[in-house]
Amino acid sequence: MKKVLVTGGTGLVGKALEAIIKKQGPTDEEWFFSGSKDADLTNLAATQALFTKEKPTHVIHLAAMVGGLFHNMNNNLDFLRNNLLINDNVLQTAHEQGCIKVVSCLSTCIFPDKTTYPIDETMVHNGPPHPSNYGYSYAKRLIDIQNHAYNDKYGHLYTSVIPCNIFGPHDNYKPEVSHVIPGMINRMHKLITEQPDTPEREKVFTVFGSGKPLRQFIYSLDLAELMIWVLRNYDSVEPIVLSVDEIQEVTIFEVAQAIATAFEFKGKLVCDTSKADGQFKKTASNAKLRSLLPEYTFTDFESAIKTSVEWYRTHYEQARK
Ligand code: NAP
Ligand code: GFB
Repeated sequence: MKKVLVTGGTGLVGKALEAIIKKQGPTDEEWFFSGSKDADLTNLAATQALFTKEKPTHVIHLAAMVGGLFHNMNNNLDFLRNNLLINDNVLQTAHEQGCIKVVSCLSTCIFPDKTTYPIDETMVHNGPPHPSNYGYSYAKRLIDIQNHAYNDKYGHLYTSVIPCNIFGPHDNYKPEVSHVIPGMINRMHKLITEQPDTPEREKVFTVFGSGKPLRQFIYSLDLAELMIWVLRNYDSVEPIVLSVDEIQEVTIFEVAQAIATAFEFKGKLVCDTSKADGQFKKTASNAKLRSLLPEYTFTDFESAIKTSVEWYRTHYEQARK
């Protein structure tokens, strides 16, 4: 029997994993999705207590201090310290508990800021990250170093995935911490539902920044399918990018247009260039994934946005906002 512990199991990606596991039906695996109420993983004793209780044989390590551009810009020290603590506690405790495999989560935003494109898995440590999120980036890069150190000393199969920007149901919509898609969904829903006497055509939605930066976005349920495949079938310590194709890269303004279409918003979209743009692009190659799973089909971006907007409207009360 495989016992899979998902740390950070109550967030955007954790909830997607739970949905896919449920959809795939019974296997010889038992899954436990933990959140900070089960254990504050910045605390070693709490981490050890969780692992002693759950006795995992495998771990999908998602738990992290996570946020969008604006949250990172103002909190690099906290992102660095909290994530260093969480990652060291989880990886060392997994070793002490004899876990067979750990799959951790990096991000395409941790790659070098000055780089050639497309970025790939071999380039993680080739230069400093974008200054807006250096704290998060260095903490995440160290996971790859830790994975190699545990493999060198003990032969452990600790590996990592590198997702591009993720979105979907159960996202974090809190304006001060959110990523762009949940941030826009929250703000557009508010604009539409407030001032009911103002004709919608007269309403103006603000896109932060120039709207020009480019991003690849993966739907959380697609990422969950791919992470489950990695847990079951990918046996290398080297990281693997889990991203949509380079050609599926969109501008932030095109994201705003897709969200406006999903809301059937009839007002105007304007860009507030007084707000930061962050990284202009972080185009990642998914060639390694494609070489292993050539048939994988990603959910269409516009329909995934529609599903995500619909989820927020129908789950507004319990959404993290
Ligand atoms: P999320 O929605 O913010 O969820 C974070 C999860 O981590 C939650 O379950 C949270 O538990 C848990 N957590 C946070 N601090 C904790 C602590 N001190 N102790 C225990 N648990 C803690 O984040 P997400 O978007 O699902 O991210 C999951 C992983 O994907 C992260 O490693 C992130 O770096 C990575 N990633 C995310 C993106 C993206 O665009 N979202 C892109 C690339 C990579 P509570 O809910 O109980 O607080
Ligand atoms: O998802 P996001 O916050 O982070 O996207 P990154 C930021 C881009 O979207 C900037 C624009 O160009 C913003 O100006 N934007 C427009 C908005 N409207 C909004 C809004 O309402 N909210 C937000 N947040 N942005 C993050 C990293 O970079 O990528 C993290 O900082 C993390 O560490 C994440 O790894 C995946 O994509 O720029």
